Amino acid sequence: MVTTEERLQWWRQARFGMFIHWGLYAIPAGIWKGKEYDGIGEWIMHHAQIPVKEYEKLAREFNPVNFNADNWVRLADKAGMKYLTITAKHHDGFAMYDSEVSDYNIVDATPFKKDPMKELARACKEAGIKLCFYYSQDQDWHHPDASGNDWDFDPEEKNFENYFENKVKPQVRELLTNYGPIGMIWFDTPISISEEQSEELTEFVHELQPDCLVNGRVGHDKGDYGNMGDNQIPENGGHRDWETPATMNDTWGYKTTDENWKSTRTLIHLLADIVSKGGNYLLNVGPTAEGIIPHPSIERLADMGEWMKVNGASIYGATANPLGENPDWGVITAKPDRLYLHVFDWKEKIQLSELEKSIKQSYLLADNRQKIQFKQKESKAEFSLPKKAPDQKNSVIVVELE
Ligand code: FHN
Repeated sequence: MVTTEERLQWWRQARFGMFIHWGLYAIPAGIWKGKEYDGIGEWIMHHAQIPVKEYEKLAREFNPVNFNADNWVRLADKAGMKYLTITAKHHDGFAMYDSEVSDYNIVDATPFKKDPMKELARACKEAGIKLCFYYSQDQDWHHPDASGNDWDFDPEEKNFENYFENKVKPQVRELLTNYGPIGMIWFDTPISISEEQSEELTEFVHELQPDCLVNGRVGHDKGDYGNMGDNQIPENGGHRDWETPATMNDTWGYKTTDENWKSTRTLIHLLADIVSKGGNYLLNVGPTAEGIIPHPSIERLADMGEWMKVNGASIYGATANPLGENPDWGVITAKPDRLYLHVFDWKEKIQLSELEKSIKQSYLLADNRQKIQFKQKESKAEFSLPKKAPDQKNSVIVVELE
């Protein structure tokens, strides 16, 4: 039997993954019948209360001729991401893979006629990236018995059990049978699912693929680890393994009008902050209906990758700040014999005050010839940094401990 501890090994090493929200909602991209809708793009069917029969017609137009699995996986790989979690089925109920369970899927219902998940499975395998599937197990606005769509279907008449047994489980089985080893099934928005069903679904995944992780949003605390709210970072690290799903702008699914991009510097700080509290960062891209990842995302990921190439040691397999202090100049990640000081707010002198071990040496992670002078007295130490931050995005100081 595989334990949760064993399942989590690769994921704790990885720390940084790519989320991909891709579906029919990329066609309206936030605008329905000339009206722009606020809020996240993949919710347009709900926000505009689009009847199933009308929304279904989008499938006839969905033809992502520019989709290239190798390009997407290369982008994740170059950014330093170690897993890729893509929407196999989001709340709109449309399967972005070849499903025998429902012909409301990309192969049967679109002119594209191909299964992008097959291509992604191949490309991920070649690149050594773990492929993970997002699956909306509770909301399905296309299914009369699932949660979420109360404009087409009467909530009083819903039979969630029917949806759960005849769509969710068979589709999850397909995802875990037809695409090789899957790193994780990422469930979302548990609303109607009962505690027994959350447990059953978790066990179902583990029976089909014992190494496959189940995220916390399967419901009722039944997953292998916990999820924070979207874009949420806790004040302090807890003891349970956790992950923050996060956007680069303000939407998950592509929206033509959302240009509120975070800077690369901010994204790197968020990554370091999350790892300093013991979490994983699942950072989203929302490709267009043509299959193109928006350019601002590509640029930022490439820049993050440059930073990760030099500073990855402070992220991969790193754990939470072990000191009882939260410095005001940045954050601290750790490995058994060292600390990594991520100095966001560059100063010529920075201090640590709760060290339990003696410092052996200190240097810049980007260049270990660049030693950092320090003075230590018992638990307190002061470091003298170069006048100017060597890396404007985030310079990391290594502190090796006895
Ligand atoms: O409703 C979804 C939303 O569309 C998106 O998929 C996010 C990602 O974490 N999860 C839900 C909201 O929390």
